[in-house]
Amino acid sequence: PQPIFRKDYRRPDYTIDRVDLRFELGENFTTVHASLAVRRMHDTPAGAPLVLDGENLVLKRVAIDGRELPADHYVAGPTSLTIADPGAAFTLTTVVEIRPQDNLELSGLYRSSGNFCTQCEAEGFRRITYFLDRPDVMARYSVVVEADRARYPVLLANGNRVETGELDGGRHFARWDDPFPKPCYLFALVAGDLRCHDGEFVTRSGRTVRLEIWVEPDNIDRCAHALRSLQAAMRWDEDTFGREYDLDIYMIVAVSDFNMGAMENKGLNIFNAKYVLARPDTATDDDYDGIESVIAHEYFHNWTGNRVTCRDWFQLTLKEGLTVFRDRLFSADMGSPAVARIGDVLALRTNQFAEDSGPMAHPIRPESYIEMNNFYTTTVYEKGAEVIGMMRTLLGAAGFRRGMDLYFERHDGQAVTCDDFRAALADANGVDLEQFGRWYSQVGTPVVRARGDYDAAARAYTLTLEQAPPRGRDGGELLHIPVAVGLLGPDGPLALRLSEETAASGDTRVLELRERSRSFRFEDVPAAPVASLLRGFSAPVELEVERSDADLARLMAADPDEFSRWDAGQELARRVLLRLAGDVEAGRELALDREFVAACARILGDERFDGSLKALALTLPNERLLGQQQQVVAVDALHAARQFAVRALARALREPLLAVYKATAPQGPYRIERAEVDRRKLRNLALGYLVALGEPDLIRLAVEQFELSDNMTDSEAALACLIDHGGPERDSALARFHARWHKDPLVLDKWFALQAVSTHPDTLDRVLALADHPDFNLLNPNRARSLLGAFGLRNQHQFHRQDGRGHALVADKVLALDPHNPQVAARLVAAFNPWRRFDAARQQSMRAQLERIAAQPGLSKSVREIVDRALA
Ligand code: HT7
Ligand code: ZN
Repeated sequence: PQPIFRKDYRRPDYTIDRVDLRFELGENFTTVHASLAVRRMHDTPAGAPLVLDGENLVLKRVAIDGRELPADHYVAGPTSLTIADPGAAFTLTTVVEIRPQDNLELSGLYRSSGNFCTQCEAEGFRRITYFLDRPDVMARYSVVVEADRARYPVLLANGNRVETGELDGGRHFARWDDPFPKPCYLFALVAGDLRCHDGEFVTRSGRTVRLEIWVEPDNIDRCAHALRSLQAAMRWDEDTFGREYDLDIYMIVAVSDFNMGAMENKGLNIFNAKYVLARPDTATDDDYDGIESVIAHEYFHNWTGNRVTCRDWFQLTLKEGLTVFRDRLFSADMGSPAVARIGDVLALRTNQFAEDSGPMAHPIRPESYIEMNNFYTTTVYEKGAEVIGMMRTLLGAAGFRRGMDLYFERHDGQAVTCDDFRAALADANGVDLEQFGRWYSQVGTPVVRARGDYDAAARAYTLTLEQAPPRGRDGGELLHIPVAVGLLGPDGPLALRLSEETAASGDTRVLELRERSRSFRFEDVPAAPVASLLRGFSAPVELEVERSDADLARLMAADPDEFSRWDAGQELARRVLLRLAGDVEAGRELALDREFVAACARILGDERFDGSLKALALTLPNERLLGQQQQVVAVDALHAARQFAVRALARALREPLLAVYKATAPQGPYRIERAEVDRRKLRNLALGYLVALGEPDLIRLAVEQFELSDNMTDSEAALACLIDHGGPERDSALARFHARWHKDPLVLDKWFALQAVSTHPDTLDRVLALADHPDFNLLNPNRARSLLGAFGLRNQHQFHRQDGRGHALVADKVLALDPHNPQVAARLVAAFNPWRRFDAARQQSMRAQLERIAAQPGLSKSVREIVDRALA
């Protein structure tokens, strides 16, 4: 397959203004009748052919303005329907047959748990009917859904339900009209036996919107949190961005087979059940947070994505980076901003930095792709959100809001580009964001170097910032980088005065680095300070600065910025662990740094930290993050070092940890509220350390917690400890968990995932056995991800075993899955992307698996693109 290039964008020759669809849903096949009001664009030459996209469609009829088209007027190929010289404006009617029940790719119209549902982004609509399947074709839709009433009592589509009725043979229908023009990727249809948890929302202009959450009947008692989250998101978007919902109904449907997290179809979101269903005994605190943020994310798309959409798929970050940014602001407002920011940065550094330094590195606005689905990446989403965040930092909250208002005012109802967005922000604020625009084309993680010089005589501190290209890449254009900075004096944070300022104020400055190197001079600095750099992670860069362990310990204790306190602690921990890994490799005796232990002890007892912050601060950097700091990832040494450090820390802090564990015992039934979440986070952190000591009494704590807890947060945490520990306690806990939850897919996914990420040395053999377990189903994306995704992408030590068996297992499953669901197979094969970062034996093993996959006849273009890039 040939790549598609951004530079080759051309507007379409024809457009479609109205779409009338009729779906006759059946058990053996489904018939789709489409009538499209097509118009030739004014500068398209008369006689130009109309080329519609279509895949896996059986064409039954094609007519223009009601007249059958003679066979020599059109060509139906495997991916298109071409109509010669169709005229300037006409109605094109097609009838096609499709087979949703055989659609395991889960793109287009498919079946999940016996119900019908759709997924059209990015290019799934062409698997439903012939169409101009591109986001810059926006049309109004009217949709009739017909189906057997007994099997499919609920019939949903986008917009407002305008008609329902009975048909012969026990069938019924519903007609839905969507008044808003939309690209076809936002089309949705659902038919099934579902129950509704409903509510309402009164908008700020006084309209009442009906809210409906549709789920399989057994799940009706798990919808309350999703509904509350939706209401909170609707209020927040009004308050924060002045955005009001625009239809009279907002529906969410939860399905069990879904390739991603959720989909923002206009008025009818379709969700992976994982991001809807929650009950205290089935969902963890993190699941509750995940639901809140994904519900909000899809809701926010109504303005950033649906009302204003993307001109082409290269602009994906226009809607995704911006909407992730908006959902992050929302989550920060709903909970603790520092905890939210730490979670985001941890994920960015672990996943996006890795992507940016591997074969899939691409700008947030890619220049080319073969399979668009491969570009729903952490770079487009999370780095994209960082880029938006930097603009907000530069413009301030009020300036950013002005820019957003102008963006909506200018572009409501349009399909636009990232440049249009940036222009709106710049114009609304009268600023120049030209240089900043380079972030949209930039590849890799830039480096910022910092150096500080204190002049005691002048009481001045000069901070020199320098930007450098990402490691391993040279050249590149100079970026516009906001670096948030503070200074810590002997008695704490200093009020800052830059040399161009007249008076000192505040303890943070956002320094703008546009040059290769620039110095900033701070005045009235009483003694050599410690600089707190990149506060709040103000730019997605790697920071290089010489700091002693003592400087880091000081920042860890005294930086007023909670994020930076955490970050300093992580940097210190990283150093300690990398030194230990060196000791492992050199065969030296291991000892945990005493200063580090003391710093951890201080955090445990520090009243300024809440439980969640303490847990984050006391969680050692994961092995993948540590590996990123090494030239050649020392898989076994890193694992040994981290395992050693966990136990050594647990030994040193045994008594305070035990005291924390006891003091944080639950005082009543589970409540999903902030203080309780903090309490559980801290308690489960303490449990993890204590169980790592392997003492029977401490293992007993986990067994008791597992047996007595009334909620999934505590049960799962205890089970995770027991799985890592191994032994009979592991087996009996796993058996009990399975017996209780084997009929509950989302909970059983946890059972698979916990075993797949275990640090226990027998993990690979257990994962192999689990892949043959009767409850394992490779074709269900959640289940495949819970076992294989967790193993291949999150368990560095076991996946990269020296003997190559981990690699072989994942490659086998990629090959087995690819013929059915290439999208999920392509995500899994990405586990091999970092192969060049490992030692020769591991490189050889991974390369051999990549070559085996590449040699597979009939490999999908999704997997082929990833593998070819990895091997290039
Ligand atoms: N906009 C949605 C993306 C999505 C998707 C893309 C490709 C294949 C399947 C998919 N399901 C959902 C989700 C979002 O970012 O909001
Ligand atoms: Zn999104």
